[in-house]
Amino acid sequence: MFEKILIANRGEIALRIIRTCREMGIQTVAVFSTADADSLHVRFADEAVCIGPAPSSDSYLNIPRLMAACEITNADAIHPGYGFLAENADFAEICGEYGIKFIGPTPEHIKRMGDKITAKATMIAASVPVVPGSDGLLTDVEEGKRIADKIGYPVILKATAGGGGKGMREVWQEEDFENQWNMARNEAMASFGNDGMYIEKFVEEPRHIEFQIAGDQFGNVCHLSERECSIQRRHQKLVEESPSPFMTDELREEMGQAAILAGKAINYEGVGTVEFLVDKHRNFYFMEMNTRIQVEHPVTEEVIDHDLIKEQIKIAAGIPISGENYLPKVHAIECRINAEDVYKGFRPSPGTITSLHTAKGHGVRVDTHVYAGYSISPYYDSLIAKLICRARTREECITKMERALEEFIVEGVKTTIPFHKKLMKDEKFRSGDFHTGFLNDFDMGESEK
Ligand code: MV4
Repeated sequence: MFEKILIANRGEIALRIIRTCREMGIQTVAVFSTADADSLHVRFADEAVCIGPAPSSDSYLNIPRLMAACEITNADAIHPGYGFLAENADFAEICGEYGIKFIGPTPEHIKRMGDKITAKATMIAASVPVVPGSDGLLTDVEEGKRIADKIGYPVILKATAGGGGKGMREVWQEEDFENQWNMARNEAMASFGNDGMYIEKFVEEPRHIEFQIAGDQFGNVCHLSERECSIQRRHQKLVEESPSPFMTDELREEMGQAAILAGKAINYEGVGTVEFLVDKHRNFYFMEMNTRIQVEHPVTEEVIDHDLIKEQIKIAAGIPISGENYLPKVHAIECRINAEDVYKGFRPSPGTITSLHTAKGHGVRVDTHVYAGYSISPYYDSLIAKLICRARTREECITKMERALEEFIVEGVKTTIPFHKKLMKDEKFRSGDFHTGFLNDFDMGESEK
């Protein structure tokens, strides 16, 4: 087992990783920017190293500084968390060259799944269902139009370097094709420095359902059930739950086997997520694979009663997994509490938290790095807490979440709590009748105060 893990991250996930390390008897090293000098991950780690000023490019994204922190503290492994360098193949490779274990998949896995056309081709070869479309990179706009004509409108143009919705455009009729093609390519070039595009049939009103998987160094791959992530706004997830209200035992079996095939096809090592689009007829299609621990991992931890960070560390240390799949035993919902003003288009609301009372009680979990007096920096993401509730049934879980949201008090900054309160009362949400477009026509109304 590792003796000392350096956590190349900040915020709630850094704290989350430190907690598991302590339970496993592993020493921890926090790294921090000058903006995070008063953060809890700095105080709770065994050692802490300042790696630079507030901008991420000079601190949490700066590979030489991270490697230097590793060297001076003698850490034998790095946990990247999510975001920052978690899916950076160069970083994973450099860790290997320095003899530091990167707690995550290999650089090859990261590269293969990071390029969306390569990922899709891998899934086709492994017999995982994908959305019909171009076989690979489109060579020009004429080829794109020809394929669109063949598969039928509407279609969607996607950047091979994309993900999370950037460089993506729907096309509903041929006369719009060229315009959308140019827009998508320009956006992809500006965002990723790569304007390679592919095309797919547009799946209307899909749900986003993802499967958690785990693979070890001995070729075993299992699934840990699904998370429903359709409640999102502009590709930012706001609420995740497990099991999906749309799931059936048969569909879980089928999608779970497809997720395992996806993992086995690349000999996947570590925990990962296979994202699917699911249409209203319950047809499902591979969308992307994430090679990191995700923000919403606690939902899975609560329904299968396992520590996913611990699993990640054990896999990286060469301990085999059991190989069995895990099915949800209870229901869990996560609400992301962000420092945002939901009445002003969810715009960031950085500042100092003057007073804080988090929710507590049976079946309530709060993953957070904030406290009264903490200042939310405009330099980083706006996530301030994850409120996770668990109960026997979805209905009880929603009731518990409403109770927990009522007692969750944050003063000094605006938060997404009013949004979650409103969502929990929504009839469509309560009946499980929603898809990824749900929040497009969700009206927040007026602020109560
Ligand atoms: C799609 C789609 C419909 N049809 N592909 C959005 C992010 C990127 N990962 C893929 N995405 C989509 N791909 C086809 N062929 C609709 C989306 C999509 C979406 C997917 C998941 C969650 C939220 C979404 C919001 C808008 C569009």
